[in-house]
Amino acid sequence: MSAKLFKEAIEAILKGDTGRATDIAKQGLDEGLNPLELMDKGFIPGINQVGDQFEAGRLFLPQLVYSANAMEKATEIINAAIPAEQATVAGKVIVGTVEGDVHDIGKTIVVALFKANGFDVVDIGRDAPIERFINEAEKMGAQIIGSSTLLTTTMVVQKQLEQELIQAGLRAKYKTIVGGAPVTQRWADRIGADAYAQDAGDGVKKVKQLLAG
Ligand code: B12
Repeated sequence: MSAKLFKEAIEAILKGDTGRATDIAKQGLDEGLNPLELMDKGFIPGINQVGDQFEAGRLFLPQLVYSANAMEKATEIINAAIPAEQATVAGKVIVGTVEGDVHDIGKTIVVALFKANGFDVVDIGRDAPIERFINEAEKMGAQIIGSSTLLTTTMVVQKQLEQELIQAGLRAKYKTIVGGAPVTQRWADRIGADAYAQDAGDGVKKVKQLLAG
């Protein structure tokens, strides 16, 4: 009865019911559902509906916070259950949400899926300054720098990251990948990023391509 569970997941996120959301996450995993499917068909549509209602003025910030909290806790449980795959291409990746932006649910899913695919990942968290992306990448010897942004106002930081890398003479050393709800392939092309990914699965595919090329 996975369709019913997906619907219940959407409802739990809409209501901001953390207890219910975590129960559904555990139940889905116990029933043998694919963690990514549970995310993509249940919880993510739930939080997207929350976003739509917030934008339409039908839901207010406190409710958004409750829903986000329920989403974070469910995501934690599901991320921990993503099965590890055999690494086909080894790679070191830095991932973070850019400065000025505290949205990290999507970024955390990306980190979990990258790790599950055998990549060595350093998660520099959210609201991360550009220097942190660069310093951590240098420190770990990363090949890829991934940045996330959910706010249109902070998209420009992804562009500044590209510029800082050029100014530091480091641009050729790294491949960059950008993501986040308002980000598009067009934006990636415009700022000179090496890749764009629309979701975590696409991110894995693109990172593999970057490492192979
Ligand atoms: C949850 C949420 C919050 C939570 C965040 C909690 C957290 N820990 O992340 C809280 C309540 C804190 C919050 C705060 C705010 N929010 Co908010 N929030 C959302 C909401 C509803 C969902 C975001 C989300 O988690 N989506 C689910 C995840 C799974 O999707 P995702 O992030 O897109 O990630 C996927 C892909 O994009 C991709 N991806 C993402 N990053 C990366 C990176 C790489 C490298 C790769 C490869 C891929 C990749 O893979 C991910 C997994 O598939 C969105 C609405 C929406 N539909 O986006 C609004 C939204 C983003 N928020 C919005 C706003 C306005 C705010 C606030 C300014 C509200 C306020 N007045 O204070 C503050 C921002 C504060 C700040 N400085 O950052 C607006 C932004 C509008 C805009 N055009 O900029 C939105 C769009 C809501 C709306 N429709 O108005 N928010």
